[in-house]
Amino acid sequence: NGHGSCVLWFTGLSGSGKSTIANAVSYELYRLGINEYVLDGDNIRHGLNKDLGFSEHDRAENIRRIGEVAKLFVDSGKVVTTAFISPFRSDRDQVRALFEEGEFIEVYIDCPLEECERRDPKQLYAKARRGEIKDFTGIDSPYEAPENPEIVIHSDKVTVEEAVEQVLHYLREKNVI
Ligand code: GGZ
Repeated sequence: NGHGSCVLWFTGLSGSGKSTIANAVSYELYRLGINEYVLDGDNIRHGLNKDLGFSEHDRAENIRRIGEVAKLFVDSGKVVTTAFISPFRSDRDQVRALFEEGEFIEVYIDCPLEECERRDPKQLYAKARRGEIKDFTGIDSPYEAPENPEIVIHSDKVTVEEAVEQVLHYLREKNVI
């Protein structure tokens, strides 16, 4: 497998398109024969981190554990894609610090809150507005946008295919793939 290993760390609001784009990137990498894996809520929050909720403390611990798992995958030679809100800059920066220069690629899925709330596929924003879910990111819990992400995807303006191409272009440019 003649490719580098790295983590593509997706961050963004609920409904911004993180999981959709992360899974589309992962599928394209797989098609190219790249040794890849996706970490997302389905395999992490329902398993390893099922003891954690959405307080600031629990989110920090969620991200810390995911960072350590991502590091194990990178050490094993994979291109690992993660799709978590990861709303706090300090949590993301602590994960970045686990990696060598160039191994941690922060992918900011930049989508206005109004658009995420308009999409609201799981009606979670509606519930949060009614006070039925508390500490919901963007409503009554903060989202701290990355200051220097390696990649910014304006998911309200580009297609999933264009977003995938943007990530693959970056990986080719950096000779990861
Ligand atoms: C944010 C929440 C919350 C609260 C449940 N705040 O759109 P989804 O449903 O599928 O993705 C969201 C997911 C966020 O989990 P993460 O592990 O990515 O969060 S973090 O990185 O902040 O730890 C949403 C659902 O869980 N969800 N309650 N209060 N999102």
